[in-house]
Amino acid sequence: MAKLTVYGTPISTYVRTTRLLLEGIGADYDLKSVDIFNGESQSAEYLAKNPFGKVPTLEVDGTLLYETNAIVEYLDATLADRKFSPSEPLAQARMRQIISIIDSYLYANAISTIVIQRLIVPNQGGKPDEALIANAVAPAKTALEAIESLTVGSPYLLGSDVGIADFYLIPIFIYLSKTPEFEAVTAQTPKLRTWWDGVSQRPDVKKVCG
Ligand SMILES: N[C@@H](CCC(=O)N[C@@H](CS)C(=O)NCC(=O)O)C(=O)O
Repeated sequence: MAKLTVYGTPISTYVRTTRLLLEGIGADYDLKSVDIFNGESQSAEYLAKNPFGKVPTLEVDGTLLYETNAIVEYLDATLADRKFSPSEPLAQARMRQIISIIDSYLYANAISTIVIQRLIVPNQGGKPDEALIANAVAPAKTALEAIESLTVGSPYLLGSDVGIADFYLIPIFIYLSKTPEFEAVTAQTPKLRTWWDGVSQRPDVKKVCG
């Protein structure tokens, strides 16, 4: 089997997405810590692996791959016979829509703003910026309601099989569910709430995100 190394901060949502898939595949891999909070991800050594200084980066037998959507689709295709992506074209398009909504609209509002302000800033002795948080609630809510409208939701986002779409959203819910804004942003997403009650109990989620 190929030698796999994931570079990244273990608490990163995108690193967790990659690791949830690797756990699902049952693949052996090394996790090499690259800290996004102390400048390590902007070091010349890491920028040579990933010019954007983002985590994760995957190394497969010496070949580097970055951008989580490319990483997970590659791993799924090469190691799992695409078990974690729907084969039916519309469901496959739904998976890519969900990933795109998360990348383009949800992550910045839910993680970079609400979660960072509510969970990280106070942890570092600062005060949350309430205006920033307030501005992020409506777009985060819109993104979650869009995902709600595209999902089956029970037991998994796209039906009976856990997949890449779930592995993208679970790490975000881990953090978002710990903020007071969770109630507001999921007020109109009953399917996602039921989905979350179920997936949050999965052993792979406890292992990677616990
Ligand atoms: N488009 C990238 C986004 C990855 C990303 O934003 N990772 C965050 C951690 S969850 C990061 O590296 N943040 C550090 C920074 O922005 O400097 C991907 O899909 O992999």
